[in-house]
Amino acid sequence: MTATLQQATPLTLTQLSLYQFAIDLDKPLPVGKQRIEQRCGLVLVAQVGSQQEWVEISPLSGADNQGASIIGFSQETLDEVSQQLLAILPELQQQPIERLLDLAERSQLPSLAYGLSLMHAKLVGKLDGHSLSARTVPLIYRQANEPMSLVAKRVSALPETSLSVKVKVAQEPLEDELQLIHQILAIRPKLKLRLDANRGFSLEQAIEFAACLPLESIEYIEEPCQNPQDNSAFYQAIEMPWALDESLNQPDYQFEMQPGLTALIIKPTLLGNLEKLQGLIETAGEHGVRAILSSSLEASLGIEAISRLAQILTPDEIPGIDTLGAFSQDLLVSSGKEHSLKLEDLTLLLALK
Ligand code: OSB
Ligand code: MG
Repeated sequence: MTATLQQATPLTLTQLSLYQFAIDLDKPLPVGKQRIEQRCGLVLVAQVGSQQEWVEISPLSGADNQGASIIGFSQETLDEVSQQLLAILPELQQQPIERLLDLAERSQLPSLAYGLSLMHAKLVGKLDGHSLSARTVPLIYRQANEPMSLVAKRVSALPETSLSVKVKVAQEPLEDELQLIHQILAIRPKLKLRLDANRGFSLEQAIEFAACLPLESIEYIEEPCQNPQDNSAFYQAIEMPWALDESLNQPDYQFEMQPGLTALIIKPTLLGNLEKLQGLIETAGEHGVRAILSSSLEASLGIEAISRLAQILTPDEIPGIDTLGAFSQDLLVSSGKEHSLKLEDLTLLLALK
């Protein structure tokens, strides 16, 4: 009897609080063609009974290391997200946790919609039994003016268990990048490469570049063409499988099967609520297209969530979360770094008790 009564009682959000954090990076991280040296974001904390959960909400926008605005990722700013959260949190207090899903569905800000629906999933235990997994695809890119020999050293140091690596392309002169890729394959001939051009090539450049590479070593190339409508023509010319990433960030993006489309690189922070994430993974799967979850440069709390979601939603794929390596500290959840920020180290924006 008591048990039935307890089940009938909806789970109610009691305490809610919002914090802001900023973490320096040990080395600049690429955001498309730009670089950042610090990452800011929010931590939402919610309590239901004695259970407390945290989620990271970090829209990928703001300034790069040159002071220019980051273009092409989150459309919303951190300030817009925190203002909206500060407005809705009082509405959520003492409400059933399902209200999180309503608000997630109604929010126009993808990073916020994702955060609210993730909070719901955590509170109902949907992510239980999964933790931050070491599985990732190492990210290889060259720092400003770094000699190629140092990049090659990092490749030699990769664990033998790495089956594929992700390599940034369309950033440096074509010959240098081709040389790097051939060097990587000379060091580790069995590695499969996931190239990422971030829409950096014209159709002609993309074909010229791809024509100089051993097709069998390339898993796919992300966003090869400046104009994504050229991606099919690229495939028809060279038969190199390609993937979409930036294209998914368009608010009106609709899945459409195209020749050579092999994978969707999905960044949950940029996409929206978990329902949308699950829907896109399913649609891709129905067309034989792989879905690969990837970081939007979240700190360890956000990366842990992506890692857990990947284990549940895309168990056969390794997520792209190697960006955490550049962070100088962990955030609430340990990934093994020496320092980990705790709640009391963060800036409190609001506490409702
Ligand atoms: O270019 O795919 C990108 C992270 C933030 C913004 C853009 C990109 C990335 C990554 C994440 O590359 C890591 C990965 O996908 O492996
Ligand atoms: Mg990409």
